[in-house]
Amino acid sequence: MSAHPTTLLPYSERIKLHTNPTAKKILEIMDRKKTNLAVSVDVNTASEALEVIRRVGSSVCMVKTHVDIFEDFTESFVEELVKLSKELDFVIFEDRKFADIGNTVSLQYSSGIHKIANWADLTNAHSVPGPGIIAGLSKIGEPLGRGLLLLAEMSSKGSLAVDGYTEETFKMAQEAGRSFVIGFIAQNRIDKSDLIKDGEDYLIMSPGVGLGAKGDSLGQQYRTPRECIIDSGSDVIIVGRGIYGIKGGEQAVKDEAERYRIEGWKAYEERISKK
Ligand code: 5IU
Repeated sequence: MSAHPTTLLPYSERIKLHTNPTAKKILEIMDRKKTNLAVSVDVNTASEALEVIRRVGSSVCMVKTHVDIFEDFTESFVEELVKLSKELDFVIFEDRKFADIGNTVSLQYSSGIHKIANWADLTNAHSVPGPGIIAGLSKIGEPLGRGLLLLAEMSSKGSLAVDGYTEETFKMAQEAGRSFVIGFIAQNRIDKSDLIKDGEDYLIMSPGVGLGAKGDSLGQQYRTPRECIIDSGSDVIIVGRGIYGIKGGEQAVKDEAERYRIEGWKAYEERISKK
């Protein structure tokens, strides 16, 4: 990778390039805890998710949830999750992937059983509906200091979010401004050097990360933390089954999270040392 200017900056120096409170908080935590690891807890129950989070929480900057998977979702799950996020110092990312018109997403974000905006620091949205989706979500989330990521690329085989779609997604974010949209879910540094303006900074978060398997039977594709952080310039690696799916019980899950944290942090240190 020819060095993208952002990738040479330490996380700590990027804090001042953001005004959104969630973006600042993520970078502060990454710097404080020496971690660019997010764990995705896609387990069947809220109680199992809390168990995984208690084990991995001290190793991560962020916990990613899909609360619509849980059979036993209740308000008390949210209370416990928020409590753990304070105790163990991480940000909560509900991977909701909103994809409707502005009016509908603003209702989906604020209402229903999950009331995502009440507790999730960060959520994400597809760009396919156009800028109205950002307007609808920001109406709810921005006054609360929440952040939004746009999906610019996906890790799965055959994804249509490539080339022109990815570029238009970047431009849509840029036009919206960074008070609410703080970055992208992507596989590459999609905020190309010739497009970003002075002082503009985006967080690139990449799922599809594993140190073992190269993929699954349903189209998922894995890269190593090194490939994501050094070769592609991602800022945050998102790992699911590679951590919570490891065999060997509680200690093994905890150890595996530490293993990914160390790999991710080593790659980041190497990256910022390349001048
Ligand atoms: N996820 C992806 N790829 C993407 C996007 C989201 O894998 O492009 I956007 C989600 C799906 C799952 C997690 O919640 O990230 C990855 O889980 P595994 O590490 O278990 O594959």
